[in-house]
Amino acid sequence: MRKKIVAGNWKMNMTFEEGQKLTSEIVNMYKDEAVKNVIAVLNPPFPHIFPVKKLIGATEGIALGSQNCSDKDGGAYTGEVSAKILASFGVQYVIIGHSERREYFKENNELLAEKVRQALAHGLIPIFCCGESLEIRTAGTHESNVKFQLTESLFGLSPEDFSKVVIAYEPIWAIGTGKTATADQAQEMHAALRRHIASKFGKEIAAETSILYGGSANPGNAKELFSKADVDGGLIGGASLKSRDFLDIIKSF
Ligand code: 3PY
Repeated sequence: MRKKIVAGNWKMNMTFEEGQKLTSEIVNMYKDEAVKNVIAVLNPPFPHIFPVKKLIGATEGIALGSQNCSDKDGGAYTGEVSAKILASFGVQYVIIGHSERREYFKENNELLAEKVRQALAHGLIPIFCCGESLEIRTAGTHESNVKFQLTESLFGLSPEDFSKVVIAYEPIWAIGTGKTATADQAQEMHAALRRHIASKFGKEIAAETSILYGGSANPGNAKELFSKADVDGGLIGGASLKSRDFLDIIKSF
């Protein structure tokens, strides 16, 4: 059975106090409401990593992630944070290749392949993001475009390494726009990605790969999205900043 995962991407939001309050509320609700079989991953900005880790403590089912890591192992790279450092602080997951990083920080498939390798080398689980722009969707080439992102950044991995990766399909036209892909559009792409993974790594690994949907997922649409056969959870932006909304999304399974 593949893992069900709901990961909150806080992006560049939350002061120290706000982050502490949000995390405490999520931890308490998660325990009180006895959530089972869904891994919640909190992905705060870097300075929150250590204090958020302390609040999560040993809460079963809640994991800590970061939003990025360096493609380098360590050394003179001012401003960068390596997978090795993150792992030493108890980080378990790392978002790699979010479309905001691809667009604003010019991260390309080759660089992302290096980041994935770094993450895996230090025992972090990459949440690898892929997704097409509105122009590509309108041109009808979205499937080949997104498959290419996987091929370029992930298909050089060994089957053993690939089997640790989580995929997040995030159509760019649905990020921060309030537009969501319909559940059928998400299912169509997730199924295509799973077939693509099977063509390289075999059916068994493909069947075990968690593929999350991201892009304006919220408590109002999560149930329908998560009801689809190939949608194994979500990567949640704005709605992950409100504890009640985040929990309601987690409980939409
Ligand atoms: C969004 O839903 O806006 C996201 O980008 C999640 O990563």
